[in-house]
Amino acid sequence: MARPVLYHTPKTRGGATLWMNEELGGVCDVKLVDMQKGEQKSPDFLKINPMGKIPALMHGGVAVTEAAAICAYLADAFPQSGLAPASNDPKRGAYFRWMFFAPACIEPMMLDKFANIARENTASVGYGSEADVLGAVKTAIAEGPFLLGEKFTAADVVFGSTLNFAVMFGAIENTEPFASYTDRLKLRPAFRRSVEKNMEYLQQLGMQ
Ligand SMILES: N[C@@H](CCC(=O)N[C@@H](CS)C(=O)NCC(=O)O)C(=O)O
Repeated sequence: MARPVLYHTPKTRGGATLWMNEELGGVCDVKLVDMQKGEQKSPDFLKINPMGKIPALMHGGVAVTEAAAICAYLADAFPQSGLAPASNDPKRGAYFRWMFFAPACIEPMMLDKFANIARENTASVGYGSEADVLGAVKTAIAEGPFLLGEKFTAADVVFGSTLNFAVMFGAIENTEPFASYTDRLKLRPAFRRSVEKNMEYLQQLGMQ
């Protein structure tokens, strides 16, 4: 099968998928989408992602969208990377749990916070409350060094990217235990390579 094509724009949620690609040793061809020109809303791109949003992945004629889904898909498509527990591994539960907690709970909590939206009825809010989310994040990273213990997985890419963003923009304080976990992730060579590549991409797109 042909190599996957990752549609990416720097300074977007594509960052998690770019990092994932680096963890896999660069298995994807990266195709830059110029948002300044509105390329994400072009008819050709809308065929790949009808949301007109980045990131997106094409592999073997199949489109995958949503940053978390792309990371989960790539981890399974390249099992030799060891970035996903096998389907019969009991750790698969925690792997999916925390991978999906990031877009389902951390991100909406963060966006509500940025918009100064205070939700009253926490029972019907998917993330409950800010305190609930922070408590769950602390539980997830309590043992460490990674979400599944000693083994780094694609769940850390997704969860860690969202947590990095939340800490960087002040939605979550840069205090323990969040700081140690995110600092540990930022030391990974693949993470650093993805940051360097994003700098190059910013220049290529004239975004700097
Ligand atoms: N739920 C999607 C969100 C993707 C998303 O909102 N991407 C933004 C950049 S971070 C985007 O492409 N915005 C461009 C637009 O809507 O025109 C995911 O997690 O991948």
